[in-house]
Amino acid sequence: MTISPKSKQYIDQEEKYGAHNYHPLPVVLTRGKGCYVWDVDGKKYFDFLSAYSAVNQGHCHPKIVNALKDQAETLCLTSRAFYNDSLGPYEQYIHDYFGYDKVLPMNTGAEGVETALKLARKWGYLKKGIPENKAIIVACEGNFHGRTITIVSISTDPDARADYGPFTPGIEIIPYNNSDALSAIFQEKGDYIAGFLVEPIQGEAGVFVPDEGYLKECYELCKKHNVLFIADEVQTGIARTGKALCCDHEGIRPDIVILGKAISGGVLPVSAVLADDDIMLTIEPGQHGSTFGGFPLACKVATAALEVVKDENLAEKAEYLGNIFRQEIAGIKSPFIKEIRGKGLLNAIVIEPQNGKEAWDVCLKMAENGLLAKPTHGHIIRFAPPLIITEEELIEAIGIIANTLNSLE
Ligand code: IF1
Repeated sequence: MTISPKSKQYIDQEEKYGAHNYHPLPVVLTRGKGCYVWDVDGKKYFDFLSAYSAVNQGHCHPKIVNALKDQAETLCLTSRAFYNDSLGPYEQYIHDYFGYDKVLPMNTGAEGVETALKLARKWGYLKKGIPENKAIIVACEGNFHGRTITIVSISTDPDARADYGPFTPGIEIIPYNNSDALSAIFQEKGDYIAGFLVEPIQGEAGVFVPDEGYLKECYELCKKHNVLFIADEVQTGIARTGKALCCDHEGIRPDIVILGKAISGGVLPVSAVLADDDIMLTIEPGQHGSTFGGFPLACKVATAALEVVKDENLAEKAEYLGNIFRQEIAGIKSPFIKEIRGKGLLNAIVIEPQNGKEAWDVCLKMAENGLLAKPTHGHIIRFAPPLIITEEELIEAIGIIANTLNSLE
């Protein structure tokens, strides 16, 4: 893939002045609109990553941008030292939208996960009666919940953990997609377990969709053993998998829901933790918070972003277009395609390397052909376009994927 002088200038600048904590595809973007982005040389691409499912509503959605602009000229930030006329209406909107008593507003997904873990521990001590400092959180192998020290203490990915110890105690890891393993740990240590933290689909691990019924079995085990079922819907929520929340597919109502990314349409960092009063009110004034948590700008942007999801029927669209995507990809006869899997418009192709060409090479070639996607864990390419993509655009994009694979054989 040739890198233009203009692009190279920006890449070199990041190399020289920025931390090296990423290895991006060598594409330098300058504009986004709907399901498209443009690079600094004016080349147009389909965005099939959507900033890891943060841009479900499409880039620069006018309704969301206008909400941002209006509030930015009115009142951006008050801190929680005072009330304001944005937070209450937003909290009630979230209550009405998702059906939980209360929301605790934060900023990044990781902060949402940390908040959920703190809530689970608080509830464990104050309501379940777990002995002090003995609370356990159970999580799954292959998880990705963010990058803080406690969250990487939960991770099983050596790259995510190396040289970040010592790690947070009180964590037990079990295999994903195995409710017997959950039952066993509950039998053994259930009295000390406050919460079970799980992604309804493991995104980073490679879009692992668990067996039908897995989540429901885990939910019922949690009920039986008085353990909080904590759903990390940061990536799978907000219509991405064809329902408002991925857990809706199994008709379960998590005790705690963590939202992030597309709750703000990818305009600014917003996360939210949903729970009913018996859990949420275990945290009292002064026991948790954040400068920007639930700030007026976020309240207005997130409200607009969630209205777009409803107004434009994005969950139904993701369901319908996701089926087309998997069907069409399955129809591509290519030795590169080992497996196609996903739900709604969160999908991944498992790549079988061919004549030395791997997933990274496929992504470079797709970029040349006008479609952006990125591998995860080496050989899996995630495909997650904005949910506002039309059927015609989807078919055109699938054509790019097919032509790229064929050209590399
Ligand atoms: C990066 C991965 C995806 C998440 C789930 C919490 C968070 C994430 C299920 C934390 C964030 C992001 C992080 C971002 C890339 C992306 C990612 F590749 F890192 F793993 F999506 F799969 N729960 N995922 O997926 O939310 O603090 O980032 O707002 O670190 O490069 P955050």
